[in-house]
Amino acid sequence: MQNNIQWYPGHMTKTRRLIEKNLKLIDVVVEILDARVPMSGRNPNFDDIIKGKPRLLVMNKSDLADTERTKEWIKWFTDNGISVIPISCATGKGLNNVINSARALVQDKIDREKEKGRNITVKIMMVGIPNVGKSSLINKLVGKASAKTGDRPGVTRGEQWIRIRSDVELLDTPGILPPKFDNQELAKRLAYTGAIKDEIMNIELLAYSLLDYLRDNYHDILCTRYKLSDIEDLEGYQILEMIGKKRGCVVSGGEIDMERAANLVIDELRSAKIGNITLELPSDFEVNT
Ligand SMILES: Nc1nc2c(ncn2[C@@H]2O[C@H](COP(=O)(O)OP(=O)(O)OP(=O)(O)O)[C@@H](O)[C@H]2O)c(=O)[nH]1
Ligand SMILES: [Mg+2]
Repeated sequence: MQNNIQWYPGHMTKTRRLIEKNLKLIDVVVEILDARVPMSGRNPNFDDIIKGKPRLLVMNKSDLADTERTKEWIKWFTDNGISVIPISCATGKGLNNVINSARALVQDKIDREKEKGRNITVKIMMVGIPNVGKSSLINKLVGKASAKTGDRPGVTRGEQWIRIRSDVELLDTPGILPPKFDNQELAKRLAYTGAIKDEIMNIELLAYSLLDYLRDNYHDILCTRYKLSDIEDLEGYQILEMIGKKRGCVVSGGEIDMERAANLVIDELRSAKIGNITLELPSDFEVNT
């Protein structure tokens, strides 16, 4: 059994073209990412696609992430000259900063136009990988459900302009992934958070590797959630068996229903029932020379 995760449906090719077509209208790009995967959750192709437009990074779902790790990431992005703000569409945290921080990146242009007696409408394009909360953020900013949202990747399918105030318009776009994942470790992290369609993956294998990660990085949180002990030397699949047993995921004859147990663990990771977890640190990406 192996899990080679690749997901690049046709609508992503179309979206790339759509973004490129709209680019000339855009003043600022807001790239939304999931605070639990601040690096893996950035599509490396965006640099190419948005061609030097001013860009604000928004780390959404910070309510689900590990607060200490979020601080580390913000410092890392800031040290690398990247504008970033943490937000949560669920709690409302940071939402007031989004438009002002985005507008600040084109303040010169706004001022120049003002001197000529013109009040420009700042046009902001929201981009990001699937399921990070692009449409949810737009709805929060506009104050009503204007864009369709859903707890699975691939909900938004076409472009949609939404005016949020007299001088700001937002463009919602469908989430896009890189055409190919060379690094399966990164792909798995995206899969844990729900950015990749579940149907194309083996959820059991995904749960095994997630449990390996949690055993090494969030040992106490994992043990508390599932009332486990002595897991240090166990493999992910053995931990999943223990969880399956404790949670009554058994089929007739007493055998463990590993698929059910795997879905349970992945769901509880996604909803942060296991705890506030971030799946990577800046140091994971340091190149050893
Ligand atoms: N806990 C939590 N959930 C959130 C947050 N923001 C969005 N969500 C949820 O994440 C899911 C995806 O949100 P969408 O707004 O549809 O995401 P999207 O980026 O537009 O997704 P696509 O259109 O599929 O690319 C929904 O179930 C939202 O309710 C947040 O800050 N915290
Ligand atoms: Mg959407």
